[in-house]
Amino acid sequence: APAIHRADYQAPAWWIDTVDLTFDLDPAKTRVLNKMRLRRNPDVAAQPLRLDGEALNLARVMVNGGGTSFKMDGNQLVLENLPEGAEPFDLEIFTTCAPAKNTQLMGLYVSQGTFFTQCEAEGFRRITYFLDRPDVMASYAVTLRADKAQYPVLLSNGNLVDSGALEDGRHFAKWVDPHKKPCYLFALVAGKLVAREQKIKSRSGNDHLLQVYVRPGDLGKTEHAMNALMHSVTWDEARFGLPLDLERFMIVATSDFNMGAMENKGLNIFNTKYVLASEATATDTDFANIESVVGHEYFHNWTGNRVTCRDWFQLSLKEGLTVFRDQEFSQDLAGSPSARAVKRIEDVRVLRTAQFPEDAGPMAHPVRPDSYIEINNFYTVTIYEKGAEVVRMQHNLVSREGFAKGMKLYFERHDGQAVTCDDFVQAIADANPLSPLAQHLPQFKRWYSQAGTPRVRATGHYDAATRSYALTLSQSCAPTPGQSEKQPFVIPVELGLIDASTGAALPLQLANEAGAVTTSRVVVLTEASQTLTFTNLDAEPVPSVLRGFSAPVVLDIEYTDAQLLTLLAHDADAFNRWEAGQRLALRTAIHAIADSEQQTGAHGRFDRNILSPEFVEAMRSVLRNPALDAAFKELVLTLPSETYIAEQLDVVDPQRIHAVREAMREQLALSLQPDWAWAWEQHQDTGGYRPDPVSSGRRALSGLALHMLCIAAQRAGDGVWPGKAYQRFKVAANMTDRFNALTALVASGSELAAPALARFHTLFKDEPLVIDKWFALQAGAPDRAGNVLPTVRQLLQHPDFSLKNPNRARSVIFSYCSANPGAFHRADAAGYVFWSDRVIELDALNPQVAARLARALDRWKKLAEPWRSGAREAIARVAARPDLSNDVREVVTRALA
Ligand code: BAL
Ligand code: ZN
Repeated sequence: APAIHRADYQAPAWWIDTVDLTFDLDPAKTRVLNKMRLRRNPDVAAQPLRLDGEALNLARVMVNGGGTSFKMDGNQLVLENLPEGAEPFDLEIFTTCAPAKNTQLMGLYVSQGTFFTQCEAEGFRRITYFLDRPDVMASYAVTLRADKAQYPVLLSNGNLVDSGALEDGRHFAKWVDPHKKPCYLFALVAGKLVAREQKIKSRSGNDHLLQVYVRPGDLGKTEHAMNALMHSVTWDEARFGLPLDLERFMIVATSDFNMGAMENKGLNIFNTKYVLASEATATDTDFANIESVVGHEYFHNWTGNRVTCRDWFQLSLKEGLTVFRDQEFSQDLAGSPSARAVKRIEDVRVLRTAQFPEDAGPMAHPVRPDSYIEINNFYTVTIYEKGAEVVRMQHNLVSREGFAKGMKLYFERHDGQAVTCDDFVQAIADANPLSPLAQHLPQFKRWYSQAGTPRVRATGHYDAATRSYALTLSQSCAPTPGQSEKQPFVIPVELGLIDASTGAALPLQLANEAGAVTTSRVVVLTEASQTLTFTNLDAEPVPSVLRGFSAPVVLDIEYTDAQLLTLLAHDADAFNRWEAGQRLALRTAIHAIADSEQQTGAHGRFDRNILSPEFVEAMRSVLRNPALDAAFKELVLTLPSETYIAEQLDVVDPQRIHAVREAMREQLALSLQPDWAWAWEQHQDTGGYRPDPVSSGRRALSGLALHMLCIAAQRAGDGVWPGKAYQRFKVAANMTDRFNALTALVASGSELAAPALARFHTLFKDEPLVIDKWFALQAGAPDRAGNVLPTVRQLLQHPDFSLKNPNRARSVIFSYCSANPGAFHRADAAGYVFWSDRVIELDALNPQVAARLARALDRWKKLAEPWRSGAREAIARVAARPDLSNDVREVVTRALA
């Protein structure tokens, strides 16, 4: 397939004003009657009408009630003899499709006997012929007809205006959406569902009905999602003045879904993973994810639906902004400064372990890409997470209040329109004309056009004679595919200075600057290099740079160990405090990886301790520090991931990275045994389960402690802690504690792991989301003597496994290929062969999911031999298939380029 270029954008030659759809729903053959009212776009030169379609059977085309000539051009239906002039006319298209055969889960499909749709990005063309592009916005009326016994609930966007019985046991429902929308926001659902309902009154006094639809039997797991939805409605109105614009807002859950959820107007469709939760079946992480995904989809109602994207190159216009909004929502709900910082650290961790590698690999692309072959491949961490960071920088450059003003102006200007990323930044800047954003606007926009992660180098020099400290910040950005030269970015760098001996925050007094002196400030780096000179300093300070991760960059700064220990102990900025610990661990890991004297002995273990006594002591102080929250401690005491360590290296030996990290973990486990035992005892749940940040932080820390105690016990051949873990596993009152205990047994290699896994399966065999965890835990387990791949192969044969269900496929295959580097990167390349087989197999069923899996080897060029050659061969093996989807073809072609 040819690439599509942003520069080629042209406004549509036709507008579709209204769409009247009638569905006769049948899994084998659904009939779709599509009556549209169209008119020519007077601003565009006359041309034939070309409608997109895919996997449709065309039965009839009529114009103004009469027959018309048409032809097919590839997948497009082309009409050349349409009425001249500006007058609207009626076009009627009758097609059929086969939802039961739809394994791609795009368009109309069947999941467990219920009909669902997924139209973003280009799924509507699998339902009917249409101008399947986001800048064509129409008013929809939808009539659904189906067997009443099989499909008692019939839903579509907007308001229910009519319903009733038909002949032969069938019934109908008619829905009218009061808002115009692009077709990617169309949805229908039909099946046996039940709903939790909640009536609410908004600030403005309007009544709304909120509904969460699930399969009968799952109703008891919808309370948390409903609460999250109510919080979302309140929050968007309070923080941004954006009210719910619908009488009825529905969420429907399905277990077969490619993505997390979808923001269809008034009828959000969700993966069950992000709706269903009870304390017995969902972990704290699940509860937190549900809150943020429910928020995310709800916030799209304004950022995405009321104002949508002109074309798919602008995807981050809605996704980056909406991720920023859901991150802020979660932080605001979390409440305390410490809980906010924890959420920020978690978000940055995702950015750095997933987006930074993407930005440095073959799929690197700007937040607003210039071209793509398959748009489904561009629902990426760059569009979402880096896009959110780009919005966050705007927010910070204009202040929280200034950003709210900017949002207001954005909606005043663009409500009801399909616009671009430029339009968004322009509105934020125009509402804040004196801000650094407005001052540097054209340069700031490079964040949208240039791919790659900038590096900022910080070097300090203290001059005792003048009692001044000069901090030089310089920026650079490595070439990415198609972009060899990069221009300087606008980089907000928040910084502070700390007294090296007392850890106290020092005043930031710039030379020749009058006015109030603070202990934290934002410097806007716009040049390739800038120097700031701070005065009135009695001794060389420790710089705390990029506080709160104020820009999505890599910070190169040469700290001494002593400086990092000072930051870890004293930095007022929680992010940099955590970061100091990560830097210490990272430098130790990198040193051990490079040091050929650090050899692994028998069993692949290191003979000597890797971590310095000072580091271990610092970790002990954090763990025991009564002033710190448990959630924060858990983050500090978790070592950087293997993926993150690998990103810091030019040549990657995945086995050595794995061995070094395991050795560091074991050392932490053994050296802090009494402290872990203390942490475990001190952080037991008291009272009932609540998924709030404080109690989930306590569970996270006690879970880590138990894990460490089991690792230490395993090393010492002591059965006490594994016994306690097994006991906890059996009696745990919630899934978080139960699963943490199970993980501790499995990950430490305890003999009790097998009976615990068997028991877990028996207990939860009727809970698909829990069985996903059961699969994922085994596929993600640490490798002992190459045992994980055979286990994974066995899991594929398990009666509960199905490749067609994306959650299940992800739980086994992705957990192994994308989240278990130590087990996946085998010297015999068997992991890669397994990967290529699964990519090919999945591609025949579901190209979108297959293309995600295909990306597991994105970073193959960094691998040392023999992994590098093995990986290249496996990718080439996939690429050699003549029948690949565009999705997988694009990924493997870019990987090999
Ligand atoms: N728009 C696709 C799913 C999401 O980002 O909400
Ligand atoms: Zn989204």
